[in-house]
Amino acid sequence: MADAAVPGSPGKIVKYLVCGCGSTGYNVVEELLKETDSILILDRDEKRVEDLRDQKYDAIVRDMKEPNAFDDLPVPEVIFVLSNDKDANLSAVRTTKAKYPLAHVIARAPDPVGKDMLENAGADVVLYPQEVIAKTAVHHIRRLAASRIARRLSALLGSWEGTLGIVAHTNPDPDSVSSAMALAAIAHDASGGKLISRILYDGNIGHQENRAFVNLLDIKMEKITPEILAACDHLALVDSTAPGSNNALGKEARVNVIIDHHKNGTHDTTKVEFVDIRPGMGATASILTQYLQELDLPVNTKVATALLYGIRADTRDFRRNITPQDLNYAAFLLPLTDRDILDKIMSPSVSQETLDVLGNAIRNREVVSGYLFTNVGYLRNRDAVPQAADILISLEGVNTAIVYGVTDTNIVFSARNRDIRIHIGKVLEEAFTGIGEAGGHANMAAATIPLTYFSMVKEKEELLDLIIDPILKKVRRIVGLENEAKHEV
Ligand SMILES: [Mn+2]
Repeated sequence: MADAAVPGSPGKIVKYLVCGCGSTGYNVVEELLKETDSILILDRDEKRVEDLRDQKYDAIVRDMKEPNAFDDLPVPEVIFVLSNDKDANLSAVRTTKAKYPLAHVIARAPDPVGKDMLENAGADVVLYPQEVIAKTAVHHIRRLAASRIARRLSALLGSWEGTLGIVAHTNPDPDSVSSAMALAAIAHDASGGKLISRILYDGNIGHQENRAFVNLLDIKMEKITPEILAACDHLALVDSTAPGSNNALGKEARVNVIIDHHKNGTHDTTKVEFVDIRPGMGATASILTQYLQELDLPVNTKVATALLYGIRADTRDFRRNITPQDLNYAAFLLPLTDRDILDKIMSPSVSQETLDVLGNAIRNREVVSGYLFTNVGYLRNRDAVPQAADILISLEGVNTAIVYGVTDTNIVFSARNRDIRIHIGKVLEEAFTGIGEAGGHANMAAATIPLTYFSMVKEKEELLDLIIDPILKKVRRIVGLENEAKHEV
């Protein structure tokens, strides 16, 4: 074997030093041999060492408990301490850590108490075999469950033919659109082309980044209509939890598949053939990526680029609600994506209307004790409202930004908050009780009042003033701002 591993040659080096060569040590040596033969074995059992030498291993007799056990050895890069004698292992870790401060030491703990002791003695990694087995077993069962659910979806889609309507949510975002694309790819593969998917949505694709996303990836989507719905043999919901919740379906609509990462609603899903709702995940696109991976499907560039962008967008550049799984799936997708397209989506040109809305928002702002209120007036693209809130919250002296405006169909309200004493989602919920829909998180929230009853009114902006004033008063009262004076920043 390697000359470097000859004992009694100080100054020479050896890659691995394996101390204690019972069954664990022997298995480690076998594993290491796949990489290098620069391995030196120490064991206190003469017979054992003789056997190892007969098998052409470099092995010497040493008792790890002896203070001079490591004298005259080549310098190791990595030391494995693997005997089943707790005291011997502890002594070997101490001696080798002192003698070879640059080497990594991996030690086996024969029991849980030994684990702490070996760690305290300076071992870089301590393995307690029973725990390793337990963790591996659980890991395998999770993998198994993941692959089983993917195969169940594939089998279900494979048993269908005709048209599958994949319903993205209203004003669809990249997570919901990319999830729909991936589901269409799985349906195509599973059914051998017998199941035709149509991606359906309602509302607008407003945000300029989202429009760039759909245009650059040439995504085929159709506005949902009763005729199209009637033509669908099966329906799948992606990125929303139930029919009628943030999608164009009626509450009673019968859906066959629900895949989502939002908190489970009250909807009864017992009759839905396939349900995978995982509130822990950062994006529905991550769940779909997992299916593709588990089913071992080739992922085309468009789908991969869309999914990665979906995960990125839903986790705000991997900063919000992100789990290790999301990162894993993003890493899996990255080499399959089109980097040029990703770059282009992420730096789209800002539309004229968005600029106008931002201008209005900045011009019309009123600030009271860190609360900013601003009216952006009439707008066609509602996505400009949260964008304006995102920008205004970054103004100095502003802790809470509330931006509102009116579209052809709704009064829209968007809030951002940095004041930890306030849960802005709950504030809006309370202020809009009985008038509209509101909700959100502690730091961001939105609300909508449908203009159904006022659709005949021509002057939308007057209407806005009329309706918004009492609401703003209510918001001010809830956050305790009633008597504060206005000033500008
Ligand atoms: Mn989502």
